[in-house]
Amino acid sequence: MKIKIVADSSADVLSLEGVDYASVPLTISIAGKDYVDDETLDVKDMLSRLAACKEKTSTACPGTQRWLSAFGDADRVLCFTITSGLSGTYNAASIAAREFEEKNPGKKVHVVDTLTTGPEMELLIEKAARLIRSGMEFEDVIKRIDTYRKCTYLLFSLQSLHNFVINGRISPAVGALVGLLGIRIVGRASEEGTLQPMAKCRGDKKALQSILSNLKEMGFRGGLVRIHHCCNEVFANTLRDAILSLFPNADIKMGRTLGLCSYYAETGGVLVGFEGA
Ligand code: X90
Repeated sequence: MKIKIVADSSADVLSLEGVDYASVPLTISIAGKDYVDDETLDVKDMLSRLAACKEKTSTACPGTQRWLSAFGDADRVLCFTITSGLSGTYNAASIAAREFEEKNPGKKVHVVDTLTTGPEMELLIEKAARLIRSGMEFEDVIKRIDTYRKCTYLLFSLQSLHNFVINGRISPAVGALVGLLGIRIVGRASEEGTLQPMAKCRGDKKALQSILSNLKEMGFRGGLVRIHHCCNEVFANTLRDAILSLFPNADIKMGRTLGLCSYYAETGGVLVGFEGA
């Protein structure tokens, strides 16, 4: 039976080769205007409107209708959402999944609360796509993804936590760790799927070292790495080259954060998903 993959836009994945796929957009609200995080969104324009906006800005998870239309007429859907530790997206997708199954007896939607976002979600999606392309059955793909996610991780370097604080997604005390010029917070997605700061770094060099040492500590030995950056190609490329010089067999792919991750990671933010222990 044909399996479709559906993920929310925080995965920064708009299309996939050789598998049915749909990206479901979150929404970013700036000065009364809603920006839908799909392929038509101009991220740079959104960021400059954000920088100019003095009112409160916010984000919203996709409603049931968006999920239902992404499921479409598929018989089997494997659905990936951003961590339920920071967003209502998983909850909304689960409600839509139950509704879809009730309306379409025999069809199935499995929703994975990834406890992460961005490039680590991309790794899970890519893995699922490889398994589906190999002809694996739905239930077996689900089992394999459940095992795989235990050994994938997300690290990040952020220059501001402003949007996390104003949206109540971290405590102001944690937010106060950054904000000074040149300070970066290096952290990870915790096991509960929340933002866990690990180091306060002055400058890119220190942030790079912190990411590299955490990468090794978390068991990276040269597998897949996905790096997504928000307008920071320089740091992203430096990080890629540093990883490659330590682990020449690493398989690294670069990407850009779409709207949702750009809103929270903010300009300069870099996210790294990788295979660890
Ligand atoms: O409105 C909503 O429901 C969306 C809320 C999303 C909040 C988190 C977005 C994270 C984006 C930023 C850096 C990585 C932090 C990872 C922690 C798990 C990416």
